[in-house]
Amino acid sequence: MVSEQISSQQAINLEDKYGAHNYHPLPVVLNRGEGVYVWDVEGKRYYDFLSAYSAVNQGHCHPKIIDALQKQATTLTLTSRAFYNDVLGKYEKYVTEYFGFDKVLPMNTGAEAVETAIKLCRKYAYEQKNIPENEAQIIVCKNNFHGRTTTIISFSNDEDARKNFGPYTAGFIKIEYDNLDALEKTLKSSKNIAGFLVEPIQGEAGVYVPSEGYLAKAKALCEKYDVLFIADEVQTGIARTGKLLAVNHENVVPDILILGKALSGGVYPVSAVLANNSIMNVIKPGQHGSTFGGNPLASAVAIAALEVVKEEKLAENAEKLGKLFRSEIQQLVDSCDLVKLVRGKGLLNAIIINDDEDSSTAWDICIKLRDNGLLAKPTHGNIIRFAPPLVMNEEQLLDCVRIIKKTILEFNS
Ligand code: IF1
Repeated sequence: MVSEQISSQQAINLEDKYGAHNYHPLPVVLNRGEGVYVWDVEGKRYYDFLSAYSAVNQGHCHPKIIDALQKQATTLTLTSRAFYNDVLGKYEKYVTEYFGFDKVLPMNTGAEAVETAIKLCRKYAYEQKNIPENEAQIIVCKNNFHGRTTTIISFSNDEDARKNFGPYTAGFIKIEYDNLDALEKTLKSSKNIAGFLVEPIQGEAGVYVPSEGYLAKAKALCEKYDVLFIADEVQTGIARTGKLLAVNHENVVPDILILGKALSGGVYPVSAVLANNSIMNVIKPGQHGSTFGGNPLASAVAIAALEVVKEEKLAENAEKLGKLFRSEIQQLVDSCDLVKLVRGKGLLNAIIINDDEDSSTAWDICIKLRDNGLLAKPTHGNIIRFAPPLVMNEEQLLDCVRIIKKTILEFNS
């Protein structure tokens, strides 16, 4: 069944008829991925400039990661945590030393890891800070995106993400992103503040890079008020922004680190929460878990995915090519009024189209980019995110810049 060839339109029709309509994909049907490229069922090749929302930082179907997957898949895929297995411990040692924390709690999706971090933060607050039970508050930022569970969308201000999914989970205070006064004012306002959950760069909101020093000062404020600094690096982590973690740009060590997406190179759902013993040890047997969390397949894949990041110097490459990308696209900003600005860090960038939020211009540009051999998708309205795999080389990046310039200029004519 899977190997049976179908046309793009047939594939689209099947999804329309049998699949929930919870996405509005760009009309392109992919059937192969390799490195920075994907192919559609008609055999046309594209540059992937979304990287599955920064999950395939290591490039599509990286041979080393696929090899690890295949080997483990024919040996032992899942034991549950009812028993030990011979891979999880090795992975736990590897990933905790890799990021510099005492312990890891392995989960599967980013949202599960965010939920885990919220539970960990609350439990720590009740048991180590004597915050009255059920009174813990966690500060979050407006325009956040941390996943789609009911608790997480409870503190979203994106109506599409939250409307008609109530009643909502209590215990969250929203403040302006990149606003230290708002953070300090809220930290001072109550003794029940347990944590501050923040994206080092707001991805879905449109690649909002905060002011230089924001993360370091926010961490210092959290220390001053004895509040846990929780970094959601699901999208910004794993070398995407030009450092292993986006917080590394400011030498910030979070109290709780949340990882996902490219932790597996896009080969398998793997997420993780890392913390030191004083925090992680509040979780006792039977208090949290997941059927697939920490399974041998995930562990083997994640080790390989992280080795690739180091062996292929993906952070350094993202830093270098990101600078080149922004300087090239800046020329476009300077020369044509359709593109208002370009912003980002490493290879997490976005352009703002000079049209209003609900115009279809950004979408229409992405359709044209598709026709010209590059796949990207708007985030909100008039913002197009550009996030290629970090294995891209300079020649490929400049080819992509050429396609983007050509498309925008065609569009502008
Ligand atoms: C969608 C984008 C959205 C995330 C951060 C946790 C999660 C995500 C910072 C949850 C997931 C994905 C989800 C996907 C679109 C994409 C996304 F910014 F990456 F583009 F939505 F904002 N923290 N982001 O970015 O991880 O449970 O998905 O594994 O839901 O449409 P997940």
